[in-house]
Amino acid sequence: MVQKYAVKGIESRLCYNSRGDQTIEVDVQVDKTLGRAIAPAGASVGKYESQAFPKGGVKETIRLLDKHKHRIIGLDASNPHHLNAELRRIDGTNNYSKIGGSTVFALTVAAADAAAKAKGIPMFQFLAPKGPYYLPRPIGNVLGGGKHAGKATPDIQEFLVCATGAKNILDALHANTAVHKDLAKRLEKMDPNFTGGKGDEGAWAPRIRNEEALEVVYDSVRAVSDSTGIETRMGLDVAASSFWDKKKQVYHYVRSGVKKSTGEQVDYIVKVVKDYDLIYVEDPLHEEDFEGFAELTWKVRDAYIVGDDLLVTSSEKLRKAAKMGACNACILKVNQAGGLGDALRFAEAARKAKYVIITSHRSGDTPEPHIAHVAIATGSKMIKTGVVGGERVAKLNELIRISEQGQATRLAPLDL
Ligand code: 2PG
Ligand code: MG
Repeated sequence: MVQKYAVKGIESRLCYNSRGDQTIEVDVQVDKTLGRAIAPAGASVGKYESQAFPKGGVKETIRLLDKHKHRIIGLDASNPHHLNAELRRIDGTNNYSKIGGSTVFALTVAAADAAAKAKGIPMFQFLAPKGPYYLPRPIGNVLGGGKHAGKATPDIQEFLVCATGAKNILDALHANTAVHKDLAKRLEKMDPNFTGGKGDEGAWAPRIRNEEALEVVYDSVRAVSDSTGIETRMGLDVAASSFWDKKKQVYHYVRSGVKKSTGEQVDYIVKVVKDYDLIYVEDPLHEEDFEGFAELTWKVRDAYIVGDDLLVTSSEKLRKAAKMGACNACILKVNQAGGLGDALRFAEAARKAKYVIITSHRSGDTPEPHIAHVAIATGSKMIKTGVVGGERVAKLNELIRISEQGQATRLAPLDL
């Protein structure tokens, strides 16, 4: 029997992401419609993420896709798990190191894009046929350091802002962008030579240390909460693996010249959450420290303790974390898992374990909106996708469009 939503054709090409790195774009034809997706890429990549490309890079992954695509053509694109399962079989490894996770991402997302268009429904509805649907609350990077910016910036990778009190998506984006703008003025006052430079995700990249960054972002957040009347709060992505010294077993804040043991790091984070009224802390400890995460989650009850490099969008790791009480929230990055089917399975495991889901961009991203739909379909409470920059607002503007269509209008309640 001929499938109505069978994959009819697959084309791929070498493209570039927002960091100017080479990546793959895949076109999938379903019925008479074309779906398209470009794979994003991380800079602070978790040790256990799927491998983005095989040896030989983008050209090799394109060659492999051309060789094997006859196994995908003809399959039913209306089930996102089908294509993903076949790609797993073609690859044969547990981290897509043979065919490349980027190709699995681009193909599965492009197929979902095409199938949703062919069915005439939004992609979030295609991925999760039953509502109710909520819009994820945007959380975005306003000041950055670590692996996303130059050596004089803070060791902490991302200082984030979230309009926790916003009643709708427009107010949420208004408050987040107001913080980004307000912060620039404060940074200029602190350093008249501030160049206005930004890191990979559009966050300001000033020559300051962690403590000054915490203070100035906190001042901005409070000023914007007061001037707009929209409660706005701070978050952090510490990305602690990037400065964990495994040999010496210390967190080495190289740029601040400070070293902390695990116990000191836990105490420090507890204090920062309290002093700056944080709503969100991602990767405060390194990617293998499930025990440390469990201790911190027990000590901090009123903020999301979020696993990114710790969980790498892996259902197995999530189940381990749930058993130990490590984290109460998880990052979902489709390309970290590999394909869309893998990511949807992870979301299912997270929901079962009652973990809050935050769908996230990558630091090297693309001007495509797809993860806005993934966030809605997976019931994500937040979407972490920056504040400014074409590849960031592509997702945020999509949320505005979706909010006009009537199915998903309300922002997800945070329940904290
Ligand atoms: C992170 C991400 C996105 P990268 O660490 O959460 O902000 O960065 O894509 O470089 O891993
Ligand atoms: Mg992270």
